[in-house]
Amino acid sequence: MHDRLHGKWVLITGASSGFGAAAARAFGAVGSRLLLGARRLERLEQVAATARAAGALEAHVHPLDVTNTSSVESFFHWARNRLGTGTTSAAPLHVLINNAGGALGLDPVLAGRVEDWETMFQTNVLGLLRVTRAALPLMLGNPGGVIINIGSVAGHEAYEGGAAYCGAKAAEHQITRVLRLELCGSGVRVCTLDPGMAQTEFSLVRFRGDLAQARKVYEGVEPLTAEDVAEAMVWMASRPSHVCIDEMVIKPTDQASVHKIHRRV
Ligand code: NDP
Ligand code: 8X3
Repeated sequence: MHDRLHGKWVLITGASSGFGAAAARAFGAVGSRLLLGARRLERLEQVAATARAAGALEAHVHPLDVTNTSSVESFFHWARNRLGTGTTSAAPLHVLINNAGGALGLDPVLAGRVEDWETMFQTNVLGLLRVTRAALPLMLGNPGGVIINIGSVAGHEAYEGGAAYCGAKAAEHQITRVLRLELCGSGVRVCTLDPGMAQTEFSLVRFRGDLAQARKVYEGVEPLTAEDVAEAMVWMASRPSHVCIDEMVIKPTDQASVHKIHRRV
């Protein structure tokens, strides 16, 4: 079944760490061709090297800030040139993984920082829209393509301190549904993959580099790994072209809900 992804172009945003980096390795292992974007170029280069070692036919990197429209435009200018060299198809991009995003802070609304709210909506919501708009011309006309948007259990459930992040991931859900309606008939599938607690750099970023606070999130729990989530992405993208996995929620066994977590401490 993974043959379906062999030689296919896969574009991953936020590929410098966590889910995006693991996805680069996982799609690499099934022989895909990769276009990887994020702000930290050195980290992207390292990820591309590990993806090539895993089996990627090609892995290319370029700086990308999804909060900035010109950065997205210049990334796609670069991507179009890269795609042009590896394929004869007019719509060469097979898989788009809208993964770049994250949370900032865990403050209640009363103490919330507007800059944090803006960043969360810029990355998780507007960034996804910018990237998708730029990617669609490279996907339409080639039935069988897949867009996987990375949502979260935070888009399904609310928790204190999560107003902007829960709101942004709920918006991701609705955008996914809208896109699926708009693209119905094009053959392009639109999916959302919504993980629960996973140990990546997510909490380190949320708590502004406070390692102790980030570690506390996973104390006594066996969280998901980035590889668990990447495996789900490859599975979703490798279904036959008439099958669309609309939505998938993936959580650690220890997490029954955002408020019900089994801790061995
Ligand atoms: P990481 O912090 O490890 O990875 C986040 C990635 O997003 C990095 O590669 C980062 O790259 C990139 N990114 C952040 N801001 C931008 C930007 N402005 N432009 C381009 N890239 C950006 O966290 P995860 O891997 O866990 O997060 C990936 C996605 O999964 C996010 O959307 C997150 O909300 C979601 N998620 C995470 C869960 C978890 O528990 N870990 C659970 C559910 C969903 P760089 O800094 O180099 O730009
Ligand atoms: C990340 C999972 O529960 O911290 O999206 O919001 S959670």
